[in-house]
Amino acid sequence: MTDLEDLRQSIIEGDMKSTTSLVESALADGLEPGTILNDGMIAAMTEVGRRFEEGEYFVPEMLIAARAMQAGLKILKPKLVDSGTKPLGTVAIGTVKGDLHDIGKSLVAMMLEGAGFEIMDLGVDVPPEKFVEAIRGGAQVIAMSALLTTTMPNMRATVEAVKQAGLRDQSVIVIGGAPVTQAYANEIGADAYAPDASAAVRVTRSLIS
Ligand code: B1M
Repeated sequence: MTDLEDLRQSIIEGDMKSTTSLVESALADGLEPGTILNDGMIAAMTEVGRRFEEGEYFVPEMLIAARAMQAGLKILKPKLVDSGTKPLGTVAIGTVKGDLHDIGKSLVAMMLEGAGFEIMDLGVDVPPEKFVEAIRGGAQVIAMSALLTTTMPNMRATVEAVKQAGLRDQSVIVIGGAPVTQAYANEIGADAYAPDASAAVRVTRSLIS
């Protein structure tokens, strides 16, 4: 039986090879993908963040941990994403301008895809005008992620740009990321805040219907 503690350690140490094989064996052992994700992988990234905050880890260690996490997510993705469903709508998702964190954003994209949304992944460091273009290109939902307190203001700038373009009534705006709160969503005029990927699916579904 795969030990999730081994999986957590492999991500914390940035060991891509072990992470890949431990995710594979956890799935083969019949562990739920959600359990592998939350209790193994996300828990490991939380520990990486703690070590960084306490000066035990620096950017290179965070980066190699993130690479191991992404390698594991690749294996998990087909289990989280149930393809073949009729699209519920199109979501343009991205991490806001100035911000390069993409793990949470990609996870939210995967879960939305799994729930039946079509995804336009705009990537990271996405300027407001790209989100505006995405609405013009057919997206009904704008989903923004920010992991830094310094980049959160670019969520407000994006909401403003959508208003300026006269597209606010045609789009639903959902925001999330570790420093983001419901109060901030209210303050900047977003339609919803989601604390995690499953909440993102829940709120997007209810707003679109
Ligand atoms: Co960065 N980093 N980082 N980092 N990094 C944090 C965010 C930090 C909290 C670490 C810390 O101090 N404890 C801190 C931010 C402090 C702050 O602003 N308050 C920080 C810092 C300071 C920095 C740099 C400035 C460091 C430096 O250079 N001195 C720098 C900034 C670079 C930039 O973006 N311009 C930096 C760089 C990096 C790396 C590149 C090394 C790497 C990212 C690699 C990558 O993403 N490809 C990295 C990492 C890995 C982290 C931590 C350790 C982990 C982030 C992560 O992937 N978590 C992070 C500490 C932490 O979060 N504990 C940290 C796992 C992921 C699944 O969770 O992204 O929160 P998360 O997503 C969740 C929810 O938030 C939510 O759902 C997800 C799933 O549940 N969610 C949404 C996210 N987006 C959503 C959107 C939604 C809805 C929900 O709707 C649309």
